[in-house]
Amino acid sequence: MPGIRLIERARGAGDAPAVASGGERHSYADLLRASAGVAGTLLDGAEDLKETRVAFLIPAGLEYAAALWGVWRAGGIAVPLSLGAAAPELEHVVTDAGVRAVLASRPLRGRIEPLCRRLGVRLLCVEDTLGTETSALPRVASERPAMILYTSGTTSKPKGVVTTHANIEAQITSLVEAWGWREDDHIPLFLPLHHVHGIVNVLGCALWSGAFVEAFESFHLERILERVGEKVYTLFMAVPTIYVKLIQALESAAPEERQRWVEGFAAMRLMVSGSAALPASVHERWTALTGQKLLERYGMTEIGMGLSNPLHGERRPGAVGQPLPGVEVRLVTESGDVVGGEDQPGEIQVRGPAVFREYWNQPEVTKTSFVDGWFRTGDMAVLERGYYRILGRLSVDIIKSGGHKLSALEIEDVVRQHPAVAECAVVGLADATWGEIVAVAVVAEKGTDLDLPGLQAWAGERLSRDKIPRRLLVVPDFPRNAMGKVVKPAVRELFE
Ligand code: MLC
Ligand code: AMP
Repeated sequence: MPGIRLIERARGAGDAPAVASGGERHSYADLLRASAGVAGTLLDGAEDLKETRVAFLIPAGLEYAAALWGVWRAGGIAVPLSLGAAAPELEHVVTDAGVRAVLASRPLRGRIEPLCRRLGVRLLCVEDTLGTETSALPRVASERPAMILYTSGTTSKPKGVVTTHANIEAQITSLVEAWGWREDDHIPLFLPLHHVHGIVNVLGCALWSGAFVEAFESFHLERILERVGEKVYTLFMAVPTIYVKLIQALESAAPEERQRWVEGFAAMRLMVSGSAALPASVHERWTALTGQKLLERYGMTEIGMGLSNPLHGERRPGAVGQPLPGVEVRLVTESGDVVGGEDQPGEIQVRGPAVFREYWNQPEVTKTSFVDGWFRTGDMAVLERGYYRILGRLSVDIIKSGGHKLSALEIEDVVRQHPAVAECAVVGLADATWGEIVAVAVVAEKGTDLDLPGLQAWAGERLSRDKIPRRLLVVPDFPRNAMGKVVKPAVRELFE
């Protein structure tokens, strides 16, 4: 019976550095010890957590990796929480997933304590668990569920995407093969750790490969550039917004400093972009500045990574390449026909061992998300000269901002509760830095005032930063179709 191979492999890496955080380097042996401590504390004498959901609110670093592995080694399901989530968002995840225990880093404990107390959920400081002596840990079969990640969709509230250990292993091994991960790789990790990009592509692949991850608690531009200038990294993975911000930083830097950073980027063996469309102009500007040709790939929480430009060969700006190892991809037209050749658009459908098992507690939604065993991504693409190119989403209600997938419907449900809002419509507007920004058109309650700073302050209590409206338009009514339904593309035009 195969167990959690990611963790089994770590035994062979021993004293090699695994994670740097808090100014210290921690080896694979340290990580195994720390995660055993987490597992032992969670088990508290039980044999196996038997799929108990354990959430955690921990920044990137040894404690995060130990919590993730500790939950897995104890037979639990890991539910990583967003460090930027507002209180109602945390409550949604904790209640929807039926979380029984939360691991928090000491500085963040206060943020989740009232919720845990109210719901009767066990709350532990991760720092207190790392040194715990542990006796036997269960053998966890690879078919068992490992993780629930929350992702926005065409329903209002985010849904839980359940992946098994085997799914995660397939997601990791596909990338390790395609991108040639090596044990001497060294990568900075600054992406949020409640998404596959940070968890699987960076942390998972690195730890699978015996490589070294340097963790930052968030995207700290200056500190990251400083380390880039020291030429320590071999790999770099980020969302397009980060490349836009890096371009701005390089362009405005003093010549000497800029030269140091450019040399640091140029020295890397691979730089990857994904999670949102990388504009060809950004791709080309980055090459002009650093000599690096970004490798763009396409993925999704439900499937891990699906399509990628090659490690060796043409990396085409504006395209996402070909299916990754172990991933089957097809395009299907609106009428349900499988696209046979090039230049005909269709919805991307994906099949293979990396594809998630189910949406948590949503059997009907899970069922309708698959057709004949193929997962329907909701993304449109076309095959051109051997490479797929993403055309956009089927739903206008999905917004991608800074690499975060947002549901317009979820934001509308919150904004509608504002006392000055009678009706509202949320749309994404194209933005050079963020890809898209959140814009809201509002029909105001009679006799009320509404301005953007006021709405933002109010929304900040209820929504994470990426979901906060950046534009506001008060309108007498919305453009509607003959059935009275709001026409979103026409709402978008109101902002132009
Ligand atoms: C923040 N700001 C925004 C914003 N987010 N403005 C517009 N739109 C947004 N989405 C504003 C803030 O209010 C603030 O304004 C200023 O920008 C700086 O905020 P910040 O939070 O400090 O920004 P920063 O740390 O620079 O964050 C940007 C970022 C972050 C790009 C680093 O958004 C990020 O980590 N994104 C990655 C998300 C990710 O990993 N996605 C992968 C999903 S998995 P002010 O006025 O206060 O200065 C997936 C599958 C796959 O998609 O294929 O990978
Ligand atoms: P998430 O649900 O957060 O995992 O986001 C997945 C979505 O991000 C996909 O369905 C796509 O819409 C989008 N996405 C990821 N990578 C790319 C890319 N390279 N180009 C365009 N869109 C992308």
